[in-house]
Amino acid sequence: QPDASSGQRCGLVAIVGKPNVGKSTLLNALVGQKISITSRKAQTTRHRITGMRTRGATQFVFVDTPGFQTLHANALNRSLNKTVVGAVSDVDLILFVVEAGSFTGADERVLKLLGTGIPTVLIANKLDNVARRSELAPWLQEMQGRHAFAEFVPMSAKNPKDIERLFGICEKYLPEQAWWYSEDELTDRSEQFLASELVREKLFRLTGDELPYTSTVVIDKFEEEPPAKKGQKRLLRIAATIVVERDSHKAMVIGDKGERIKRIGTETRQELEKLADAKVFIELWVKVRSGWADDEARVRSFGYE
Ligand code: GDP
Ligand code: K
Ligand code: MG
Repeated sequence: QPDASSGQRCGLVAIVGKPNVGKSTLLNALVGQKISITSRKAQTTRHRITGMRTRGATQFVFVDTPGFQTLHANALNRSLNKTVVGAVSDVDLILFVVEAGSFTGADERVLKLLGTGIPTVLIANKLDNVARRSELAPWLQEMQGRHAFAEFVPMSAKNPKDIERLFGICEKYLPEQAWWYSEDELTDRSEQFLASELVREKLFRLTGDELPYTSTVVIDKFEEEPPAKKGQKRLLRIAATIVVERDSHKAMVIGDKGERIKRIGTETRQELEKLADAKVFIELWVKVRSGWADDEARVRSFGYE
């Protein structure tokens, strides 16, 4: 137990797991605001994203990671995997997220990366999808045999009570030390980054499975103007390019009479206006760059580590 007079606690908590188990949803719930995009598609999260939450004397610094990619060994996936391995090497606590009641080869490959030096909590997420809770007991028993987990937390990232409980569980693993960020900071990422991520989220959500994961978003212009009059909001002027691999993908993004790209723009603008508390103008373009995800230099130039 900490000495009550010593004050602050602060530490790093990495959120890891295979694609689509709900890592980014969990991060947003813990931070209390959307800072990491989510969708039903793998490869939605492509960057290490840090989110902070300060509660009482404790500052939690959460790190969201891309799901570990094992399907294709292209340059983009190699970069995503490096991000995961880097994120778990130097943290105080790991939240290893799986879907409650399920453990596949893809889960196992992530678990193998974790080692045993850092306390690891098993998050059995999407509990709301489990019809028969009684079936979870033998599964948890089985999970106990797979790794020396510090704790087992069946929960739903969408349930605020579970999020509250998770804070209590994480807190004791964080060392006593001064906070790294100011109390009200939520993320280390910029508004420009959030803008490009939101475009990609709408793109992923508004296209079916026919649009391959090899599409990305590049911000060409990001300008901020102060409010024109007192009481008005500041203005963000944004131009972004959606980069795809083929002409057929370009047609898909643009949609019938440009209706899909228009919707991507509108939904991005509406959400960014809320999150950034600003007026937003956004202009979207589509460009074909075949083979970019296989090209080391291009992958880097598009902002991947
Ligand atoms: P990530 O790839 O691990 O970051 O997963 P995301 O956070 O992008 O979530 C993948 C999908 O799972 C999204 O459609 C989420 O809405 C959904 N999801 C996340 N958490 C839960 C949960 O607790 N219950 C249910 N039913 N769905 C969830
Ligand atoms: K996802
Ligand atoms: Mg994610």
